Amino acid sequence: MELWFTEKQTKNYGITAKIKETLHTETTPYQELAMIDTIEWGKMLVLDGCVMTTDRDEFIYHEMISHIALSAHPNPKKVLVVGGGDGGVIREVLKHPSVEKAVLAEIDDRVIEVSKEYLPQIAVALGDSRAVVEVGDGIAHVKEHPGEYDVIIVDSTDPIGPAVGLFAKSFYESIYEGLKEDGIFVAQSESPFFNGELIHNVQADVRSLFPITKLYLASIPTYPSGLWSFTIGSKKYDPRVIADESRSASLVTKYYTKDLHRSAFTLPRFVEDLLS
Ligand code: AG3
Repeated sequence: MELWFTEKQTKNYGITAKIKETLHTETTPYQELAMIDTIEWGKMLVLDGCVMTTDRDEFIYHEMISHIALSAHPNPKKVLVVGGGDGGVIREVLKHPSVEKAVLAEIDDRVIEVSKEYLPQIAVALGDSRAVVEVGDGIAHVKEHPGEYDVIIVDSTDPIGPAVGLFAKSFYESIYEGLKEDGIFVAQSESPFFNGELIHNVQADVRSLFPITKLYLASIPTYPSGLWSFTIGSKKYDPRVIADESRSASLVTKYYTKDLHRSAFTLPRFVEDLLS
């Protein structure tokens, strides 16, 4: 019998993948969690019916949410990742030799545990001596650590359920306070096709707080519409400019390159139009 998984990305549209095996399902205190093995994308972490990451295309998202902000910062030492319990962002952050401490603030420890079990190549760095895993509310963590971070990365789920607060202007205010005077913040900000209004609002909120606000894109096949956006707010450094060319050139990556860093900020007109 053929079994298929479908994420309904909108009310009227979805992506579907043939299942090799359902490895794990559970209801955590926060969400429905599933780990399925698919033929085309390998193992897939699914939260509340939404694809979070897959073996085959995870590198794109994890590299692009991490290396733009970290490469724009001349000396990132302390980094906070809010969400991202699978550990993929921590793995990329720790590729920067200047990073002394990378804190993961994830609310749902089941995401961490299930990822460690089934996605070891993504969760690999959670055991690194520079990684600190804190199970708890990322919003509270940011508020409790003013002026502490060089870079804050928000690796959230969609703006429904447990992640709603991670798209609120009050959270961006706390992030601004949580950063050092030259800090940079980046958040995943969904699909320009399906979430144009959200992108517009997030940009406007971040722009009202940070002197430099930009949007950049990456192609992520298993996410809604395949085109994904990231919103970046910076207190001092232009995020389009690579601070240390040799550090960025020596990163071992599969998607990110120095040229791609710069080109990711070149937007199609319909996306540029979302920003005004
Ligand atoms: N976080 C962003 C995933 C959003 C995807 N949305 C969807 N499939 N509807 C991914 C976490 C990876 N560390």
